[in-house]
Amino acid sequence: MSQAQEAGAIIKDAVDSRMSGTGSNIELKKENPTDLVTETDKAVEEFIKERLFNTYPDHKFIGEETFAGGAKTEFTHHPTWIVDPIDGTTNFIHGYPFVAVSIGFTLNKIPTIGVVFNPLLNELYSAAKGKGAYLNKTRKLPLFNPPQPLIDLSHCLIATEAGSDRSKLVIDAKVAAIHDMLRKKTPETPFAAESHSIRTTGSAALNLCNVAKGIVDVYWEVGCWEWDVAAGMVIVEESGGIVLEGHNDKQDIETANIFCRKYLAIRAALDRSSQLHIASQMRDLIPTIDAPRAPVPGGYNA
Ligand code: LIP
Repeated sequence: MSQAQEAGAIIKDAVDSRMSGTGSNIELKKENPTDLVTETDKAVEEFIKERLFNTYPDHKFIGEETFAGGAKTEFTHHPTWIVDPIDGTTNFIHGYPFVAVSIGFTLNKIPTIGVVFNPLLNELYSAAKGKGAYLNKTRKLPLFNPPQPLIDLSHCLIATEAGSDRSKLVIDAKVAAIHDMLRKKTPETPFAAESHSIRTTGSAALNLCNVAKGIVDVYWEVGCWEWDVAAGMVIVEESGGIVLEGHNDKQDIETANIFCRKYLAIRAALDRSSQLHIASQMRDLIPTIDAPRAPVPGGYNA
């Protein structure tokens, strides 16, 4: 059993015991009432951290709960594990089965390994740079072989999230973007995408895995963090997808920096130009939204 699966077993036990009335899962207070954390988030992160340090004492560690506990994020060329113990904490609290352990690994600042495990659906996603992406170790991603053509945003299923910044400015901008993703195209609204629909799982890591599977075409989110995406980005790229920064500068077609807090992922297609075409159509809809962060010592770039 992989470390992600062992950690997942702790999460599954916590959900099962709460559902059967035998367990408690204390929701801890955070400054932001829509950014939830539980005792299980902390216990699972400690479990993973201890295992990693026992095996790789020289490696660096960045984790959601370690950061929340006041640790400064430092990004270096050293081997670094980037961990979200429960991505989808809100789902975990509600028993909504899109919950994942997310373990990413960077070497020389390059995202190199990604493992995402959903213990409630028993789905393990894994990828290593240059080695492909897999579901439950054997099923190569994407699930569609060959990938379906990517023609136009109007044919796409788009994943996005409300996120935890519920300020009027941010929510108005996101709702306006969703409105344009869904709205009927008319001569008066040529910018409207009239896409197939939108989906929201509540987990950035699982949204990225759905892009890697090819079951959603596009995922756009502003406001999540490196631990939410470090593993999923490797999984998307190894499935043939791309992850760009989720802003509206159409000229920027570089792979997103894991620290950028704005992500736009497009699934595998037969050619990169069709992926960039969809990205460009999305960027016609993407509003300018600020997602600030303190500077990261060591810098973001490889
Ligand atoms: C969650 C993200 C999700 C985002 C939520 C939250 P957490 O991570 O994966 O995409 O919309 O606001 O940040 O906090 O459950 O690990």
